[in-house]
Amino acid sequence: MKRISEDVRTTKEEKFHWFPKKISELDRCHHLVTKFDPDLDQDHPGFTDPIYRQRRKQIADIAFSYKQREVFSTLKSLYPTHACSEHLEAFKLLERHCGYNENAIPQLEDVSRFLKERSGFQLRPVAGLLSARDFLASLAFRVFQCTQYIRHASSPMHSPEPDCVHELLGHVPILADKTFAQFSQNIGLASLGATDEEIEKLSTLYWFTVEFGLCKQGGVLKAYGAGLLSSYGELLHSLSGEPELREFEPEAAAVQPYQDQTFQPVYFVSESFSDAKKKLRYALANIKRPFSVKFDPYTYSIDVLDNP
Ligand code: NLE
Ligand code: FE2
Repeated sequence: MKRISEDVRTTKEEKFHWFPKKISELDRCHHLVTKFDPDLDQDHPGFTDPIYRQRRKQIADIAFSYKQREVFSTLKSLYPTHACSEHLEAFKLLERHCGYNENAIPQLEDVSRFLKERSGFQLRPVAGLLSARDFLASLAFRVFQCTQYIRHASSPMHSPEPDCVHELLGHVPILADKTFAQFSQNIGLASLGATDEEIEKLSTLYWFTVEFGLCKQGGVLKAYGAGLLSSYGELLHSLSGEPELREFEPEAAAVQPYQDQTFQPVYFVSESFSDAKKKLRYALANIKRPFSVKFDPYTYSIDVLDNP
């Protein structure tokens, strides 16, 4: 539901009530009259039927998600100047081959097939934010857990939790890069059977790289973190010169406190994905486990080897 203040402000400036002037602005015409809403109206014949109400909710969500148009085109306009080259390159291919465009949300199956061909990653649907342990474990298999729902229409430019905008525009393009895919899988492999403290460190490391990482390309700072590339507000903020930037060091990034409600005050900058991958390898070698693990790409399984 849009906030009243937006309408009042518009009314004052323009002396009449805001109205849509382009077909795309119908995205803002989404206020429902709720007097017949089966969730609120006790006289509605469906009020006592939870299955009917659930189904209605699903259909309503499809209608609300039409907002995709605005988020997609706004973010896309920032990518050429703010996104790393790997993201840009894959994004073009996704537009060409996977139905990425402002009018539709692509099918998970199509996107998953694309990723599998590029880097061996595949997508599987997940109902919401997973525990760090479960999420990281899937990365060990080059499986990315992907939410299906979309952010609330009142806050298109930033969401505190993952949603399909975040997955499809933030994570997917960069997961198509082979070096980055290996980097992600390595974090996943290190998490298998790890202690709770190690899981905490690995998910913090993941946070400051895969979600909110910056890198240098041709002397210019660019974003590669999915949390940045899916949030218009934070993408601008991260490269505005305002937040603190530190050189990426896995040991430091793994213990840096963070919050997940609003923009980050600190970002870590990598020289390149291969550099980040190399540094990560050294750091992960320090995690001691009584066994080691190896991913077998032929059987999609993990071989556990006892350490001598
Ligand atoms: N802040 C991100 C966005 O608006 O897409 C989502 C972050 C999920 C960790
Ligand atoms: Fe994410």
